[in-house]
Amino acid sequence: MEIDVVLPCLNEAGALPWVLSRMPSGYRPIVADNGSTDDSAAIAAAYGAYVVPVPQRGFGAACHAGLLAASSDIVCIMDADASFDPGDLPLVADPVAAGDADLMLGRRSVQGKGAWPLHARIGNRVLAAELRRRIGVPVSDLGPMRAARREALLALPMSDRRFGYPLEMVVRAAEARWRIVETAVPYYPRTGKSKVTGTVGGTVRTVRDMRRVLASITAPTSAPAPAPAPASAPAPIAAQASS
Ligand SMILES: Nc1nc2c(ncn2[C@@H]2O[C@H](COP(=O)(O)OP(=O)(O)OP(=O)(O)O)[C@@H](O)[C@H]2O)c(=O)[nH]1
Ligand SMILES: [Mg+2]
Repeated sequence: MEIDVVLPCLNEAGALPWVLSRMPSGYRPIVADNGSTDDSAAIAAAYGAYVVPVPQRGFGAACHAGLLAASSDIVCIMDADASFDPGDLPLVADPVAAGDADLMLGRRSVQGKGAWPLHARIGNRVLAAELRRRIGVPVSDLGPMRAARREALLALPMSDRRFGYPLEMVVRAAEARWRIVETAVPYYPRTGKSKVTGTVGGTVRTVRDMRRVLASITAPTSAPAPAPAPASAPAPIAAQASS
């Protein structure tokens, strides 16, 4: 079974060689390039990735275009900045393939100094707590390494094309009563320059976009009862310890 991996990319020439050379067999990288001005697109193609040029700026626009270009049943999304090791993709893809989860989220388990700025960590915690309170989904991290079934993902009514996209995916999935499951994935210091939470402008944009998504939650939704899972399956997020 082949699995497409969507990698939103904005000037990640320094990170792409490591990322793309570590793609496990059976995983096909799709680099959704948002007008990089460095050699990202050429490097991605040289390393065998399918490159999708995305004229509309924004993290969500890139992810969405990558999903539209994908064709596999199950798709993964991950950052292209070498903060995740593609070798860990089966941690999120396998439970979806096994039918144990509808949306798998990689909860970031920090490895090394500087992987995750404090303000981003706190903001993320506040958001996760808000999600628990508002829609009853006990997420502990809105991690960007994910897996789900492609057609189901594209059928979610998602409208954010910027930095609210990761949050909106969880909100709409919860409203659709998906089984959302979290598992720990190692999170490393990124390669190259930060664009989102490592910068003031990126953080401000992210907070603004995420607040808009939170405001779009209309009705409280209770979390679905966890399906009985085999012993090898990851525990539902509520039952897992936070890293
Ligand atoms: N296509 C696209 N990709 C983006 C955009 N901004 C960031 N990215 C990519 O999305 C991923 C996440 O962006 P990062 O800059 O790593 O943001 P972050 O993970 O919140 O913060 P840092 O890792 O501290 O930089 C990376 O692969 C970026 O290249 C954008 O506007 N368009
Ligand atoms: Mg990053």
